[in-house]
Amino acid sequence: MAVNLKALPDKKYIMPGNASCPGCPESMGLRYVKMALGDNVVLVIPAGCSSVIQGIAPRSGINTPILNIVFAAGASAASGLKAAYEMLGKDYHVVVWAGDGGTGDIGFQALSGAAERDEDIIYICVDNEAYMNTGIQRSSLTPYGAWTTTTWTGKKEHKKNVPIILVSHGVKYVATATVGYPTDFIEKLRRASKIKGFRYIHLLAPCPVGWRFDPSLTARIGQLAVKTGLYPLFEYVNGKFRLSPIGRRYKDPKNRLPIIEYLKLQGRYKHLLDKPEEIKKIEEYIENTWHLIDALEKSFSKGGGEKIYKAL
Ligand SMILES: Cc1ncc(C[n+]2csc(CCOP(=O)(O)OP(=O)(O)O)c2C)c(N)n1
Ligand code: SF4
Ligand SMILES: [Mg+2]
Repeated sequence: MAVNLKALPDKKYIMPGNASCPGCPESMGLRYVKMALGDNVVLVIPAGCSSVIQGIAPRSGINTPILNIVFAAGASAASGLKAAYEMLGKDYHVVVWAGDGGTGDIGFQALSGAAERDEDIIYICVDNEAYMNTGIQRSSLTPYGAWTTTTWTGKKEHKKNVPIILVSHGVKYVATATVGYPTDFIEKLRRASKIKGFRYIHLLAPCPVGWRFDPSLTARIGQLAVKTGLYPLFEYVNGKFRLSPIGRRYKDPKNRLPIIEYLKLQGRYKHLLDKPEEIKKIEEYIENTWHLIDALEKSFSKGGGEKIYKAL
């Protein structure tokens, strides 16, 4: 059911005076998580910007119980926490909130293990496409061509496609979302919260500091990632694959905005704006991504994904 903006809680979930930068997508996203799931949530946050925004008890910047955990252990700590709550008869949503580094690099082993065991947790990767908290170093989710402090001339490899890797774990729920479309993200969280088992949401989180844009543009850049076709919005639910209503029209290249509209707003791409051969590589990446999405849609629009990836 579509989210009614007026019916969303206006409670302060992110406290004033916290440590996030202006225009921070992580504090925006955390607010949406609580607006979607309410107070029945315990967050598990490995090292990253959000563990700084979270602050130190009793003066936390986030109005929710949080387990702060080592960088590599988000999904395993959440698995144990959920098991403990089950033993105590407490029905909390245990939600991992981990960065792209904490998800696709150092936390990947724990994530893959928890997904394979079908642990009853929600795992959200807040993807700002670099290790922001330690000074904008590249991660495996930094996209091709992007400047970081460890890729001065632009990254040479494409982004690791973590949501698709999670689809091939045969988990119950995988979705992509962005802080650019909060109601889409909130709807997905609410749907995920009604499913038992392992659920994964990938949240694209444009970061003004690391991507080098004006802090007023966070939501707009998230929307442009979708409108240029760079970031398809989809849901994979119990073996069924579907494109999200907001992003469906960008399957057709005729409906997409040129990728330059997205790149030109971000200082991290400044060095390649006058290099058509570099922009072509990003356009090819978009085409290849949609080939993959198209194949998943054709194969699993009516279900069946679970039979391919799990022995029954
Ligand atoms: C084992 C270990 N290695 C390195 C660090 C240092 N460290 C803390 S946060 C961080 C970057 C986190 O990046 P990401 O997961 O993308 O989250 P973001 O800061 O971008 O939100 C690093 C490298 C650490 N805490 N533990
Ligand atoms: S560096 Fe980016 S993600 Fe980190 S607190 Fe600042 S705006 Fe938020
Ligand atoms: Mg990051």
